[in-house]
Amino acid sequence: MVLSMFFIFLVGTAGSGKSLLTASLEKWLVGSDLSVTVVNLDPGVESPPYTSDVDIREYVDYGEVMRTFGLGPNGALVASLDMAVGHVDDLREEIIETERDYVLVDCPGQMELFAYRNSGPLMVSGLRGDDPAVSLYLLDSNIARTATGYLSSMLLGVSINIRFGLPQQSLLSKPDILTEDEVEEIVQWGEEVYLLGDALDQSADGLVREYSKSILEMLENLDTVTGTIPVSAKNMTGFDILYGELQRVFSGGDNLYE
Ligand SMILES: Nc1nc2c(ncn2[C@@H]2O[C@H](COP(=O)(O)OP(=O)(O)OP(=O)(O)O)[C@@H](O)[C@H]2O)c(=O)[nH]1
Ligand SMILES: [Mg+2]
Repeated sequence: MVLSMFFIFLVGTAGSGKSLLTASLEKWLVGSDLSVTVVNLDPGVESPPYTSDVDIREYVDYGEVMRTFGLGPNGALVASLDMAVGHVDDLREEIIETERDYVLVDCPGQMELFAYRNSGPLMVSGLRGDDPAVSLYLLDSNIARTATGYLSSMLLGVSINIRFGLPQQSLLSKPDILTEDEVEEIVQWGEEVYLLGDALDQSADGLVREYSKSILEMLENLDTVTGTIPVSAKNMTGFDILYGELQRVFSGGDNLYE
């Protein structure tokens, strides 16, 4: 009998690599002799890169919702999630029955719909129940490669953190599309805020430059902001460091907090 399961919610902007990372993290954990349940929470996905054990599509038919209510893709996602919240206890029951060590939850990409509507946070809290949980926030290398892109992604991360109220770890996804020096620079922006300030001074102008300073001060004062770990789902790199951080949060360490 498993006492508690560790829930890992993968969140991030559309196309940031949540689904592929879910698949790769499952592979890595299973390769380390840990048992994993994979949950697909995206009603609109057609063929995710993993075999899900528990799937929201068993409860709501996105295409049907679109046709029946004459909705577009975003409206149908909102309606599907709202409907699925009514089944959150069934989803949790299914997860519990698998009795595995880790639960990977692949969240929908339309964050403004998933995170900001009430159904997203309700789904997250209903699924995890009282079990330990963390969210992995994916910063897409395509966006984070510029200082302004990085800053706006971090702000989005703060806002996700406010919505879900879970300990949160930022990951730099797809680091394999950048040079090693670029990856290093982005990681340093997370460690030394003044370096990000310098980069913003060089790349931003006018208004952005003026208010970026106060945003940086805010970020620096937030305990939620932890370092960013580069993890390539494609090349399977960075998983040992990520696992170390997960261990720390699940054992109640101080790197992440709730
Ligand atoms: N180079 C590279 N590409 C990646 C990596 N992870 C994902 N991708 C690619 O990025 C694209 C989007 O990946 P997904 O895993 O579908 O991203 P997602 O966040 O689940 O997307 P949505 O659910 O649609 O928001 C795909 O073409 C992936 O192959 C990575 O580590 N490196
Ligand atoms: Mg996806």
